Amino acid sequence: MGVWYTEELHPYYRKGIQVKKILADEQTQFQRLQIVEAEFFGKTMILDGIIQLTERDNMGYHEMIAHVPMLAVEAPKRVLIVGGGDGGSLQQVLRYPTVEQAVVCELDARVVELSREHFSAFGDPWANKRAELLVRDAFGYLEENPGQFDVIISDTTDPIGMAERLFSDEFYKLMVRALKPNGAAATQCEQPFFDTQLIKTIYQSARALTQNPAYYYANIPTYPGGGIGFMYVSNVPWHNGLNKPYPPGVNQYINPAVHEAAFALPEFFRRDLSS
Ligand code: SPD
Repeated sequence: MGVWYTEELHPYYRKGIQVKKILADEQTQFQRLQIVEAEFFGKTMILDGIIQLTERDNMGYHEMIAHVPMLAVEAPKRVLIVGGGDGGSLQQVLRYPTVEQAVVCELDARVVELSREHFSAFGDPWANKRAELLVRDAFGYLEENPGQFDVIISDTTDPIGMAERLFSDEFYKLMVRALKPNGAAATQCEQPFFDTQLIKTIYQSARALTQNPAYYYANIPTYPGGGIGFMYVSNVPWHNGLNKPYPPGVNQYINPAVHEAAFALPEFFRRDLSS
């Protein structure tokens, strides 16, 4: 029997996992970084008290944030991942033989180092010659690289503290500017019940910047509300990627039916977004 670890991201809602063992616990230059062994969910990364990923359910997050934009674009070659220091999104992106370069812009080198040590299931994507790690803030990098990327994946923490800027109109403008005209981006975009207003604001930004933005959702039991959504940001419609062959490797979460259904939104939320 372990001890209960309770996440308190929202003042009115709590969820917990049972922790068997603490594998790492340190204060990095930027945040408190914990890796624990949890019952059922396996190895789990927690940043500043918020669960980021578990071995058991991360595939829903990483497959959906990566494959939806990757499939929508014709033969993606250059990919940028903002955040994503755990390597889960990078692993999915590198499955595409067309990808020549996948740049990961991660602020906290310790996230990368400890993930390499503890999340061997990601297959050490950092060792791949096509992967390039930049330990720096993404804003400056986006500013320096207009029109460079086929796909951008913003794989971030929640909009708290230093990550808050990654949910701003300024960030979305820079991100779209860094995309090629027929490129596509997907961003971590929170939870329809808890974050309706934030998502609506981001959707309005995305609509002002691109022709075919859309919100989609994945079930992840260890995130608040049992799941998380993503903003698809592109001139290319998301269904361009539907029914295309998946890259070599085995999917655990996405299939054509899940891909399509992920864009079906509950009525209160669909109405809010479109109003
Ligand atoms: N509320 C938790 C949101 C976590 C999103 N970040 C996940 C990072 C996985 N690469």
